[in-house]
Amino acid sequence: MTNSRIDEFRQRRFGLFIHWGLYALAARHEWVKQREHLTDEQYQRYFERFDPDLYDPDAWAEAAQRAGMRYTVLTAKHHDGFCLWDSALTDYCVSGTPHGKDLIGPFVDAFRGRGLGVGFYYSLLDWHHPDFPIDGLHPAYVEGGTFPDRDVTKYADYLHGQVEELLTRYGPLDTLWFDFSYANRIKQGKRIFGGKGKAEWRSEELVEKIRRIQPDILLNNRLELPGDFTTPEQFQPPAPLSTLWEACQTLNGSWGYHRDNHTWKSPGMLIRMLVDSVSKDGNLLLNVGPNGRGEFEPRALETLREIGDWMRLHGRSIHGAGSSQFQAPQDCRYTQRGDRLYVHVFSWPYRHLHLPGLAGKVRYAQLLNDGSEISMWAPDPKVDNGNVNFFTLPEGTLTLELPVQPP
Ligand code: FHN
Repeated sequence: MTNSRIDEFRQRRFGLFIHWGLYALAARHEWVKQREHLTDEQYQRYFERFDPDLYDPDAWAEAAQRAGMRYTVLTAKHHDGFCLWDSALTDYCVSGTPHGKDLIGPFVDAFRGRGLGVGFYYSLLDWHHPDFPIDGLHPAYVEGGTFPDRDVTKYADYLHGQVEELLTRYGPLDTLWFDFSYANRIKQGKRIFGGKGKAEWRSEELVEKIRRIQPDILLNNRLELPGDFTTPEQFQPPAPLSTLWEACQTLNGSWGYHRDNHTWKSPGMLIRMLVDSVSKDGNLLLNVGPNGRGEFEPRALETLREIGDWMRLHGRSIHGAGSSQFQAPQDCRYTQRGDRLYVHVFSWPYRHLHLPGLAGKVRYAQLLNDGSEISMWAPDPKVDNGNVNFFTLPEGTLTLELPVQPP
């Protein structure tokens, strides 16, 4: 994988995660098969009714682009084992449903057609495959039960074969997002029975195969190998990480479509998460779970629209920006791009804003949202412990023009 791919990943900063599959019909959680211990026969009712007749991937791509998102990652297969493409290795795919048509090709065309990056999420767990051994996370697991011997090497062959299908059918991909390894995961104080990791997935062999087919693709860190980027999930790292990283977050606490969910994050909170990620040299992958008809629900669209309104004015403090060498005060986040320092003020100060260590370094200051100049007072650093001070600040994000810092 080349440095240009890494730079491109960094420049993009903001992406759309999409969790979509049979669980959208259950409309209560993408783990519904496991949480309700549904048998294959009970879960089959969703397969037999999966027909997203309103599916319009260009509408998805338009909503993402307007929100300021620059790439996307779609669940090609989630833990239930259902494949959104017409896989030659299983009948448990979209071609067997009433919908009948490949969903992934049109998706890739729509997002690529707008210049957005494209990646696939692929679940390492598979609660439908007959050779995936029943473990502590499997829907068929009961504490203390006994389970038929299954051949995990056959499942790994299947896994490798499906990844090869995804890498060879849809052109060059930007990322492959595996999920997840749990060889030594402790759950409620006990190691998960039959946990799986790089030994079961044959991760090293898989990565070699992937690099051979698409050398430039970026891999995440969930094959129980370091990967090219790490994936903090549903939390914001307290400080920059030593690796390339991308935080993934939901809009409302559920990855899959959840009809009755009411714990929505506000657009303001999500924008602060995005700013916080970029201020620490990270990306934000924000998730939408489309419904059973193939649409983003109205609340998701409204949230993306509000984020997009902010990004229209502030996008240049996000795209291509990263951390700054200057230390922001507690209630601010700094993002920097070249000689522009962006001061994102999270809790608005009562009249004055004191930015330490910037005295004598700021030539000009303006609000980013309307380009209006901001009056500042930057005395000789020796007389005011290096602060630059702003008075009677209106609401908005400050853009401070700094002289290019010597390398
Ligand atoms: O179990 C999955 C979950 O359904 C979802 O896909 C998230 C997204 O990162 N990953 C796993 C939980 O860590």
